[in-house]
Amino acid sequence: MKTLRTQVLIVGAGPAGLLLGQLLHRAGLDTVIVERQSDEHVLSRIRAGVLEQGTADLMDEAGVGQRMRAEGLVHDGFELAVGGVRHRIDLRALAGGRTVLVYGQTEVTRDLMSARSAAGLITLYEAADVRIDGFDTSTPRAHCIVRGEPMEITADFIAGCDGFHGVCRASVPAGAIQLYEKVYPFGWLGLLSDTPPVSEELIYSRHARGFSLCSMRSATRSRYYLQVPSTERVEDWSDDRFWDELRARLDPEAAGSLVTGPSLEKSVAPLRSFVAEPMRFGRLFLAGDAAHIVPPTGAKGLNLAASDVRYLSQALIEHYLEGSDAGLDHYSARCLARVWKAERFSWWLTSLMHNFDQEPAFQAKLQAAELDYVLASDAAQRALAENYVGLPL
Ligand code: FAS
Ligand code: PHB
Repeated sequence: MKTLRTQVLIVGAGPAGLLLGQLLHRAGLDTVIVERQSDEHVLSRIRAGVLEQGTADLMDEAGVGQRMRAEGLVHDGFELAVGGVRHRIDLRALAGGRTVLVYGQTEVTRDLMSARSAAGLITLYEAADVRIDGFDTSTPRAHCIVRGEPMEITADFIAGCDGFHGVCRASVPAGAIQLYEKVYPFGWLGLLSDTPPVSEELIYSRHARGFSLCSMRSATRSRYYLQVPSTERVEDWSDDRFWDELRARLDPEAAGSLVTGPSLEKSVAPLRSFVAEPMRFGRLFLAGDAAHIVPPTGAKGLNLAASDVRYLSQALIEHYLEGSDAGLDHYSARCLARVWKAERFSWWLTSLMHNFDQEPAFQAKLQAAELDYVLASDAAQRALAENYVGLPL
């Protein structure tokens, strides 16, 4: 058995794990990352597209913001399309000058992977059968098999950055953790294509046939989503069927300017709201999707992972460099205060824009009233804008 010793063992090389590793490295701390998949597989997953300013600033602090600042698209607003009419939400005016940055999670992950590799830091990809234990002692450990060789890694702390289906949260005794979950009766069918975006800004469309989102990755690469039943299979959706359905849900102007092309990626993502409390168990700290999931409507998932990592990296640095555990002791409560506000906003915007055919007629009337109110009220749009750009850290 090969053994390794490090200060912070990070499980998961998604954006949370990689960003944490980079921030700790910049402060002179030692980390090892174990990742179940290959780096190519991690990069092949198409996910988030919108970064809050706080997330972009954290990428700068981690020393990996150069390409993001050069290629990311600053967006001052987005549009809500209801009944075929588009209403612009002016983020810059409504949220005190704050904006968002359109830069794909794939590129965030690629920048972080490159920085970690350039620094010669240890990332064990394709680590099989990862197991953790001892996090209720002062010597937590992980076991895994890498290229057929059993490995044991001992550390001072473990950061569970292994996503919703990871091993870290699953390793916590059932009696020590409280789970909160809401599963939606629909998912998002996403398509990525090398076609020019249908509009300069994102369009969230509400339609009798279902919700759709027009997003992008650059001036030549678009990302689209359709609300589909949660049972939907991506195999049943040809590119032509996708484009026809999207066009049917768009307002006339967008439908007229839609440029179609072959899909580079197509997938169905289930929608759920989920929170695990607390986020700390002795020397195990959960961060990102390992601790919480939001429906992607509010573009909060990746950004919540970044704010967890900001708090956790600060707390670990204080522990090692200042001998203070105040940040570690406050980590879970601090994250959860922000997580629940993002859960509320993501649930609210999902409820506002999607079709809930199984809901009683009364709910549909409430939804219509809420939409009317939002589209007519500066106060409501100010609340929408300040949540969308990200609440203060
Ligand atoms: P991740 O899931 O990204 O990373 C966890 C990593 O841990 C993975 O690489 C995984 O392979 C690894 N892992 C899992 N189990 C392991 C084990 N036992 N041992 C070792 N490694 C293990 N957010 C948005 O803001 N906007 C969006 O549009 C959006 N779309 C999404 C679409 C999909 C299909 C999904 C699933 C999520 C989407 N999200 C979106 C949310 C998403 O971006 C997450 O918030 C983001 O990936 C969170 O990053 P991590 O916490 O690092 O988790
Ligand atoms: C995306 O571009 O993938 C995206 C953008 C905004 C969202 C969700 C997804 O709310």
